[in-house]
Amino acid sequence: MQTAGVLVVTIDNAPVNALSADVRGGLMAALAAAEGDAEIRAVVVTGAGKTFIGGADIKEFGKPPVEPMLPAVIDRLEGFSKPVVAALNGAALGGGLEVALGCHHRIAASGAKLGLPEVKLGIVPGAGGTQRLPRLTGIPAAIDIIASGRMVPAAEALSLGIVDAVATENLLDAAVAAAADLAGKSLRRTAELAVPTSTAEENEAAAAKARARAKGQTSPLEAVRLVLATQNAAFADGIADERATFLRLRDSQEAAALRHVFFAERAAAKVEGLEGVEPRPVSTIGVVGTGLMGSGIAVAALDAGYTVIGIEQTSEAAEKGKERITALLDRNLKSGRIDAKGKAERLSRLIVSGNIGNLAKADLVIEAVFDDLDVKTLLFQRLDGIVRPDAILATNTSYLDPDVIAAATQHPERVLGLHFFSPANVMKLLEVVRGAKTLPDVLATGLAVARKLNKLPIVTGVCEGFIGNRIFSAYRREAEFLLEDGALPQDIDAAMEAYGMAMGPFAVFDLAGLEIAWARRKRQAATRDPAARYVDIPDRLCEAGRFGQKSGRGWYRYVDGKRTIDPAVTELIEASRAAKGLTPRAIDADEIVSRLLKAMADEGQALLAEGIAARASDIDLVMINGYGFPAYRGGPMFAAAAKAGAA
Ligand code: 3H9
Repeated sequence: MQTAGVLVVTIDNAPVNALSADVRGGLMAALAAAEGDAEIRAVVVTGAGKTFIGGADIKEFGKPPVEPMLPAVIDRLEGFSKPVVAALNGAALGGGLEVALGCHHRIAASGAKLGLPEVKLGIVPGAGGTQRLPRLTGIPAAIDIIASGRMVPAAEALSLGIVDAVATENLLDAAVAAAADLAGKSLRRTAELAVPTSTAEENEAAAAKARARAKGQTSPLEAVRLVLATQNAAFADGIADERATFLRLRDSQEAAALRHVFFAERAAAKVEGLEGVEPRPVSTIGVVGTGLMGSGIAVAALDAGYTVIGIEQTSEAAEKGKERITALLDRNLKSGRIDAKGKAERLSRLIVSGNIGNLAKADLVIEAVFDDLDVKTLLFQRLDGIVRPDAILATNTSYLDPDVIAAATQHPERVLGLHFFSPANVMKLLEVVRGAKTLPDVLATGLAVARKLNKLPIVTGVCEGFIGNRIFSAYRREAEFLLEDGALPQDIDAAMEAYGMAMGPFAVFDLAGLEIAWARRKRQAATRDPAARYVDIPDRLCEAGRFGQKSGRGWYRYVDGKRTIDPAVTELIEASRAAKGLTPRAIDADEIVSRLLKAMADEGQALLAEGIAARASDIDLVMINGYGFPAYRGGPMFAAAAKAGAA
């Protein structure tokens, strides 16, 4: 399209205008046409739909390269003799932002988001991002943006100098006007700009923060190195280094794992049997029980804009629940996530009381009461008679059978499980449990609400522990076998933490507390298969009053919250092995990791065979988002398959 001597080039490659070979070729062709046409004095590049450009086409990674390559396209844009203005109509990510950085002027729509999220795919920007962005923002801000991969809102992009203007009215009109205005003037080419000065301390502070956040991942460290190099290196040398690093990382195991996670997240959204099913409208959510879990759920719902009706057994308990919810909001106020107005507005949408009849107004009720079957079934029977006929009932149980809870109601078809992870207002994972009788639109509503709560919902069938806790039980079992075989808790934790787990298994057990698992083992004692291997060390630990971090002693001793190795635990383990006549042997970190991975992956295969999980990648997402499994290893199913492939 051409207006007043300005050629508007619109990238139209649904769904996200990724920079496929056709798009790159199309851009080159448009520039060639503009160059040869004396009528055209300037060019505007924009995107069709709600995205500017979502980046390089991730689906092309791993395929043979097709000319023109993106860096060449951007060089051509930047070196173009006529002004090129980027009109950022929506997300400008990765290669998309790099295209914009190569233009001579950038205008963003107020809702546009900019970012270089390559590190989230295990790579670094490969078309100039690490070299051009610092020339606009300075080094510390560029390190922050590139090494975190975060999205930068348009207003912040303006204040950082990434864009030259934010359009208040029609973006395209503003871009065309800017382009026409620049025609014939000298052009500002990002590559030619000097990097704004910052002190060595400022640079190092930003780098140190980014390195700490990387937690064992390679690509953020490389991104930091490349940005820091802009202090001294010539642009062309920096670009050559960036490109070589990009190509090396693109073919790494880390990148393959993170690409798997990217596509896994998109695949998880596609749930069998829900094609074309409309979710029910939900604007008011009831939360029964406002303890640790319930208050977190209430805050997540308030953050997402829902009206929340909290229910407790008495008005005194309701008062305490409201205090807990307010305290969580205060924490977010203190950290700057919300402001005072935001807090007040959220509280205006909250009622907590001892009057269960208030739930008559709820569209969805989530129970988060004590995890006891009698307590939950009684509650659901009551709720069934209180809520509207079309309202949905959800249980937050971790281990009980939602079908049994549903069967206590007249309408089991409107019951599902919504299994949150603690702290519920922070953790991304939400297991959405499809009961035997759950209606498709009830499940679809659970998923829609989960997404609005900014969660990653994963659908699971019914079994003890659902996907996550079942895999975690297998992990726990194998970790205990390792103890008997010769490893100590600190060896196992060190191996798994070096592998990338947020915390080793024994540190996690101590954090969660040991008594719930102990109670479960006692309950199961009568029905346990006597021939199955059973490790009694955790029982001995609990009998000795060691219940984990809360009691100051568990698998470790805790001094001022810091875990230290306790010789008493080593003695206890050795005594237990001796009592069973076991001879311990040295077990190295590689064997520890391999065995624990295999235990998780085998249990995952069982979940797939039983139809509890729909796909292996769903299991990976559960373990990454709920249990601290490192995303850059791709999840236990991916990692075990990769290890088997490499062996
Ligand atoms: C890069 O740019 C490297 C360069 O530095 C150097 C190159 C030399 N490619 O997320 P959605 C698909 S690396 C291919 O549900 P939304 C996605 O799979 C790239 N496909 O939409 C899905 O397909 P399906 C850096 C892509 O509106 C569909 O689009 N860029 C790509 O919620 C819809 O996706 C990024 O990392 C892609 N780049 O969010 C950005 N992106 O329907 C990654 C998406 O078959 N993308 N698809 O399942 C995003 O963050 C979001 O997709 C976006 C839209 C915010 C753009």
